Amino acid sequence: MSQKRRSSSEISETFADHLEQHGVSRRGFLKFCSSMAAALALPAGSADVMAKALSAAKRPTVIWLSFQECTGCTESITRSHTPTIENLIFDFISLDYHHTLQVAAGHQAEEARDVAMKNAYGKYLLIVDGSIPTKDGGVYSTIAGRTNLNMLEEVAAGAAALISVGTCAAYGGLPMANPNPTGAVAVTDIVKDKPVMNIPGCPPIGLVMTSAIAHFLTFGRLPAMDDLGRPKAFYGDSIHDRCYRRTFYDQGLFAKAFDDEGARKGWCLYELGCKGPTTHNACATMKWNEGTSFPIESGHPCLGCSEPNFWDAGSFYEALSVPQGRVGETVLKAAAVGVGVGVAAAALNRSKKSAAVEGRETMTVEDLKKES
Ligand code: FSX
Repeated sequence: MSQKRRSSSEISETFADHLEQHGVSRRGFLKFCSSMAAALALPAGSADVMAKALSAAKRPTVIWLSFQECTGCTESITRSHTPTIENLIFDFISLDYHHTLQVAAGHQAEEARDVAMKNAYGKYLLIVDGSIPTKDGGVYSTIAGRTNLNMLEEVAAGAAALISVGTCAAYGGLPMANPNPTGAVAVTDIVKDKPVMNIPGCPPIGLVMTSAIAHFLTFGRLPAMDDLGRPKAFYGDSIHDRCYRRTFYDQGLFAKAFDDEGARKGWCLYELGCKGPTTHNACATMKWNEGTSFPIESGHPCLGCSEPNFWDAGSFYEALSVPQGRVGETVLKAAAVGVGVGVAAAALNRSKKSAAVEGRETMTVEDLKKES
């Protein structure tokens, strides 16, 4: 990413101006909008509305702060395919500060952040990955001689909205695990007066991160979220709800060891400790590495990395202590029916939503805002 300061004409240019100057074809732009609409599960016809809204919009400033983390989240976002992080950075946003991806270092990097904040105060999107150490005044993680705590408070004050990327930023993650030697906390423990969206996962799916950012670009606000601050479009279902091995679960067919006949036949991994029934994420539908696979498809149980306290909850290779049920057992049948009803209701809601939007003669960005 370029570290040169944006001129005033660059700051005022629209996406359409910017794309034209960089040789991006109309067709390529529409393809990008279609991919985003699909990723966000928006109704048919949304891509055109998004294209219209994006064409007239200004490229927003995005500042990305990395605190106590392993850089897995940034590694993951660089694997996003549609939209790619390159699409976002070069065509749709001005990513003015990200220590891992930026060219500048030292004073130049800090100056780039100061300038970006000043030029877009009150309007920029702040993305944070990693938790924030608070013990002993926050001395356990510093950038340019300043504590993470101090930097977050200062940069969040001028942000329009925040996105906490990764389980560390969303819920404290690995650094907060017992005994939490640095007093690590989540972003929402510090920032109380701004809209914050959580994109948990250790790491989160790259495509989920870029699509959520794209939603903010299109609508100028964060998407609909659940009670843990996660976008419903990606975290509305459990891994279990959408798992392709679910049919084996329903038949009571379980692998009991990683090398037994059940494992070779691809049976359900519930008894090997799969946390899919209690984990909400899009791994089973969006998958990883350009939609190639996800842990369960590779024969490994879900560890539940996108849920709060997953490190301390542990029991990684032990079956869930609350049985989720098998066909043939009364309690479990009821649970299975409950899940089935939930899935059917969700599908019905989705189809009602699409019909409601598609029924309109002309869809506007306002219609989409209501539906998204
Ligand atoms: Fe945490 Fe991300 Fe896990 Fe790592 O930035 S969510 S340790 S993948 O890198 O924060």
